[in-house]
This record gives sequence, C-alpha cells and structure tokens, in this order.
Amino acid sequence: MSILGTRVLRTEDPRFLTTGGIYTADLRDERLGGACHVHFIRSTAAHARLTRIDVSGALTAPGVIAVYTGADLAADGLPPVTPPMPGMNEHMVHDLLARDVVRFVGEPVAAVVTEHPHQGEDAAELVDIDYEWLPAVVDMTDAAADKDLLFPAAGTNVTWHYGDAADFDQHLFDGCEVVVSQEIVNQRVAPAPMEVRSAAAIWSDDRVTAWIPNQGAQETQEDLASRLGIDASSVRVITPDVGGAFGAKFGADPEHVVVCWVARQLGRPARWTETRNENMVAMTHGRAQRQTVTIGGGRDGIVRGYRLEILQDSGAYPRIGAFLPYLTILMCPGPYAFPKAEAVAVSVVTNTTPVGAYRGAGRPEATAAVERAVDLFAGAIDMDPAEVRRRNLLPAFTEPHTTAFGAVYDSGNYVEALERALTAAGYDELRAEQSARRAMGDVVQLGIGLASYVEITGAGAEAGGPSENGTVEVHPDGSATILTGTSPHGQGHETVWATLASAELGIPLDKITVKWGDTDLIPEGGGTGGSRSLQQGGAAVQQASRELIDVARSRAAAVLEANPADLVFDLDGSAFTVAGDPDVSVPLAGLAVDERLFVRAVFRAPGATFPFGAHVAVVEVDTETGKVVLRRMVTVDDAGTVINPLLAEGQRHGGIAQGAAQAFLEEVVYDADGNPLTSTFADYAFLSATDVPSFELASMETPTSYNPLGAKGIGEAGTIGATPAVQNAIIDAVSHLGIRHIDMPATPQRVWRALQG
Ligand code: MCN
Repeated sequence: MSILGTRVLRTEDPRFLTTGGIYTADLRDERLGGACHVHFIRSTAAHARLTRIDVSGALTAPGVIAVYTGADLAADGLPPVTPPMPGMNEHMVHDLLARDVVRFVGEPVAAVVTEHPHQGEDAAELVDIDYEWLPAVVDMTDAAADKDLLFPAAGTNVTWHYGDAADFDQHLFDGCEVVVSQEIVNQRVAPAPMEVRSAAAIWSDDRVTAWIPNQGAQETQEDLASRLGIDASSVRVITPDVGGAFGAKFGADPEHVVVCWVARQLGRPARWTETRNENMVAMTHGRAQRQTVTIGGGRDGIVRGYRLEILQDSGAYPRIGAFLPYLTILMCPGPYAFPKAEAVAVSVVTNTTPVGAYRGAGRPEATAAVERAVDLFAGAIDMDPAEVRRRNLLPAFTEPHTTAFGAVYDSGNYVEALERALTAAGYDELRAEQSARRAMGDVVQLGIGLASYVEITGAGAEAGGPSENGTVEVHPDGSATILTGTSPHGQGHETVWATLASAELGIPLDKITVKWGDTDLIPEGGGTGGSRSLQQGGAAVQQASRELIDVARSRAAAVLEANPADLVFDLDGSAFTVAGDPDVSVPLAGLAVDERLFVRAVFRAPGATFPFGAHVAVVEVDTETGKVVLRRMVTVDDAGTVINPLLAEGQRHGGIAQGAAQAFLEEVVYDADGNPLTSTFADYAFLSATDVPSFELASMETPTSYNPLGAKGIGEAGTIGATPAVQNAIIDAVSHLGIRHIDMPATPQRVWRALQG
C-alpha cells in the first residue's frame, strides 16, 4: 500500500514542539555577532507634509550609532518604490523612509540604529518631527470622489481599474421577475501572524546575506536587489522558520530593504524585529472591498443575471492588494451557471495601511459577494437558499469549463459537494428546529448559512504554464535530500515532500531532509502562496524522484550487467534486483558512491486548478443582545486527491477559523483622522479556540488531470467558504424579523442595531 493518502504525522513537529524552531529574532548565527539594531520611527499622522526632521537629540542618546532618514537613502541613490503591476498609476511611488509626505499612520520615517535592541525605542523619543497636517482620506468612497488627493501628480486617487461601469449591459436584467441589489462591506482585516516581521543582514565582499522570514526567498532576492540598486547575484536570502504569513509576507517590505542598507552603510551586521503594534499598523492588511451586487431572475429560482461592482481600498501605496479585484472578478460567478454576468473594479488609495494578499487573496471576496447575492435572491423569491443553489450550480464536468470571465475550471461537481454538506449537517432537521424556535418566539434564534464555492489555486503567469522545481539527491549512506522552490511556513511541506520521495525511492522518511529558502542553494522558486505548493512543488519532487529512479536504473544495469528493462526496483529494500533473480541486487544508495545521484526536475502545469466545496454554518443569535455563537461548521472542501489527510484537514481547520472570524469578529478600524483604533490584540477582535466549535469535515475528492498527483490546493479553501456561510447564517437567524443584510463583522452591537432597526 502506498504511503500517499495516509495520515503521516508531521515530521517537523518534534522540532517545533521542543526547540521552538529557529526564528529570525532568535538567530544565533556567529556571522551576526556584534550586530546593531534598527528601530523604525513611524508616522503618527495619517496624511501630512514632513516639514522638519531633527535627529540631533537622538544622536547623543545611549547606544545610538546613527539615525537615518529618507534623505540619507536618497543621497545614496536608492530609488523610490514603484507600483508592483503594470497598469497601476505610475505616480503612486513611495520612498523606503518617507521624505516629503507621510500617507499612513505607521509609515516608516526614520531609522534609529543602536548597540542594543531596546535603546532605539528610547532614542526615538528625541527625534523631532514636524508635521503640516493634510486632509486625511480614510474612507474609500471619499477617495474615489477625488476631492483630496494623496498623490496630486497622479491627478486621481484611482490606482488601478478593471472595466468601466459605463459599458454595463443596460439589458442585463431584462425579463427578470425579481432584481435585488445590495451594498456589501468586505471589511479590512489584519493577517496577524504569530511571528511578527523581522530581518537580519550582513555584508561581505559586496554581497549581502539577508535572513527574512517569509513565503519565498527568491522573490525577496529580486526585490532587495532592485531596491538596493545591485545585481541579484549580490544578494543571498535565507528564510529561517516562519511563524505564519497568511499571504502577507511575500517579497521585501521597505523595512527589510532598510535593514540591509544600514548593514552596508555601517559595515556591520544589522537586525530588526518589529513589535506587535508595528505589525498591526505597518504590515499589509487584507480584503478591504466595498461591493455592490445586483442579482436578477425568475420566481422559479433561476438566476438570469448577476452584476458585481468593486471598490478596493489599496491603502496608502499600491501593493498587490490594489490588483486583487482582478481575481475577484475572475471568480465572480463562482460555481454558478448564470447565463449573464458582468463586473467592474476600481482600486483607490487612502491614508491607511497598504493592502496586500491575505489568505484567499481576492477569491474570498468573490465568494462572499455571490453567496450573499444568492441568499438575497432566495429571500426575495421566498425559496429555500439550498434549493436556489441546486437550481443554479453548474452541472458536474470532467473536461475543462471556460467561464465568461476567462477562468478555465479544470474539473468540478458542485451539486454533489452541496448535497454532501447538507446531508452531513442534517439540513432538513436544522430547518425544522429553526421553524420550531421561531414559532415559540425563542430569544435565541437558530441560523443556518450556506456557501457553495469554487476557487483558483496554483495560478501563475509563466509562459508555458505555472511551474516549480524540485531536486532530489540520494546519498551513499542511504539518506536523501530534497531541495524545493516552495517555502513552507506552517503547511507541512517537510513531511509531504519527504513522503512523495519516499514513495518512489523506498527511503524511510526519517532519512530524508527537505531544504528550502536559501537562494544560494535554490536560486529559482515561486515560493508558497495561492495554494500552489503541492500541485506544483510537490509534483516536481515526485517527478524528480521518478527521473532519479530512471538514472539509477541505467547505473544499476551497468553494475549488475543486466538489461535495464530486466531490473525491478524493490521499494521495500530501496534496491534494484534482476527480475526472477532477487539475490542479484544493488541498493539505490550504492549507486551514489562513485558519482552523485541527483535529479533536478521542473514540473510545469497546464494551468491553475479549481478546488471547490460547500460550507454549512449553524449559529445561534441572541435577539436581545445581538450576541452570535457559532454552533457548527460542516464543510466539504474538494481539493482533488488528498496526499496527506492530516495536513489537508489541518489546513481546512485553520482556514475555517480564519474565515469564520472575519464574519463575526475581526475588523481593522480607523477613526475619521486615519488613526488606527485596532493596533493591539486588546482592540483587534482576534478569534480563539473558545469561539469556535469542533469542525465537521466531510470528504470529497475529485482529482484534477493537471498534475500526476491529481491534487488541487487546500491552503485557502476554509477562508473562502466559511466567511459567507457564517455571515449568511447570522442573517438567516433573524431574517424572519425582517432583516435582509448585516455587514461583517456581525458584532453583537451591529446585530443588535439591525434588530432595533
Ligand atoms: N495537501 C494535501 N492534499 C491536497 C492539497 C494539499 O495533502 N490535495 C497538503 C499539502 O501537502 C500541504 C498542505 O496540504 O502540506 C497545503 O498545501 P497547498 O494547498 O498546496 O498550499 P500551500 O502549501 O501552497 O500553502 C499556501 C496556503 C496559503 S496561500 C496561505 S495564505 C496559508 C496557507 O497555505 N497560510 C498559512 N496555510 C497556512 N497555514 C499556516 N499554518 N500558516 C500560514 O501562514
């Protein structure tokens, strides 16, 4: 029996559970001896002109080595950072340390460099910064009105747009008996990983080695090189253990570049680790869309038209978040066979923390919009929302299906996923209980929320299709090493990549070492994001292992003086034997003695894959206090063939918790002047284990033909289905009281207000 598909325990856990892993802040690398420490002074104004920065007071403070401002970086020729994607407004550039204007609270303005870690914080008090206040544009609708501009040279606050509402089909809803429209807030949330951002850097021979905990050393290498104005070959990036990233730790942030620059400037190693408070205001946030959905159809439950208008808050400077509505639009009709659908998006800058990718990145927003729309439509025609979904979901398909938005869904069976989730939840019994409670006028009402979804994983724009490399080497002592271009930070690649190799090579798991995240060792790699890793990186490891067996077979044939075709590879013994003569054999490891035995393979996928599923959330809502309690989460998350159910379920658990948290708890809030009000864990309503029930995971596996594993991605599925399911459940609990919609997060106060209204 193959080890694939079994619940192999995470091989990385003993290390994490005993030593706590090696995180950048704990690095004891001898090369970092004598390192100085960087502390960033951050803007306290959301929008202001910097009229004076006087660092002289700080220079005499204990332990201060230097204080740098944007002027110092500019004098050294460091260019401003330009928008990341073509088509974005090219005037919206920013300096690594703000120079003339600050545009969000938390923007780095100066760097204090000290001998000891905590001296910078005290010295920073002695830096005088004069701000000439400018009007803060905090709300994205205000930003879109272009009254006050963040970048006057741009002439607009719009940084990116897709389509034009003026081109909407005026007849989209012709013939519809019912048309419903709703504005929906998909609020701004903070990724809040356990490990905050950090960096360490040292130069030697005009080359920097930077330790940065994130999702991909190779992209970070390119970012650092271009921002420091040096060749990529002069940058080595190492990714130590990472305490969570959730999409927000891709590439180099301004602080990472400054730490490298400081190390070069002072000729000694430099280190930086931010505080939780800094992380909450200066690491990119996620989501932050305002959507308007319009849905129309017949009283027979068939939807005939769907329209989605997106306003994306990009924060102060366009990062990848400004572009994410592209993915929202790509996935906008979701799993439905709507005959007509159209969508537009506008991304604007505001005086808030920049927005980046956050688990699901653009796709949860698409699902949240369409799932709310379907429920609104069901309410308007007074039909059970499960029935409306049944009537509109695409029928099962095994050949690729191309949507009106150009997405090519590889395989799907959306009705089956919904039925399995409904059955597992006991949907009919739940509805009966709901009716009984309503009839009795219970104070605590039951809500049942559904979400059907399809998402995109493993997308990539490379010519020839998204790809990833993997190298497998067998050593003479019978051990093996895997090099991968993916970059695990909680997903368990060490376990699964070793499992994939073990299944081909017959080498036990404990003799296989997986390495990643060092650009000297692995110069190319796409990192880990978009739930791409197994279907591309894992597939590359499997491919390399298989090709290695081919190479070894030729060597074994020479050693055994046999025809390669007559050799059998015995997995149990990890050795080649001659067919029919098992006594004549040579171990795989023996073939690595005279010459290194390794293969580097590049796996190229024909395209992205489209996992799908259905979530059922059950909540109780106290109609007197507005308090929401999540009672059950029943989910079907079909990610094709599952290679390690333990890990895939762990990913589902984490994602469901994060997705549910967005529906009823989490939100980054600013006041009218752009001051963040949720910059600590005391203010930001973070979910804990006590807020969620045990999740009920039903299984379903519809393999993809896009990789030999049959696997699609699972890393983000939970955040995609759970958010709308929980939101729909909360509204469902009080819908009989005339409530049609409640925006997220459905806090007790917001639910209570809706009930009062
Ligand atoms: N897997 C499997 N069978 C499948 C699919 C996946 O056994 N059909 C396993 C894989 O082997 C891997 C894990 O599930 O161990 C996730 O694989 P995959 O879906 O390929 O996703 P990635 O490894 O590329 O992870 C990225 C994804 C993203 S985009 C975010 S954001 C995210 C997430 O993973 N951030 C996380 N999960 C996270 N988990 C933790 N602990 N921390 C984060 O920051």
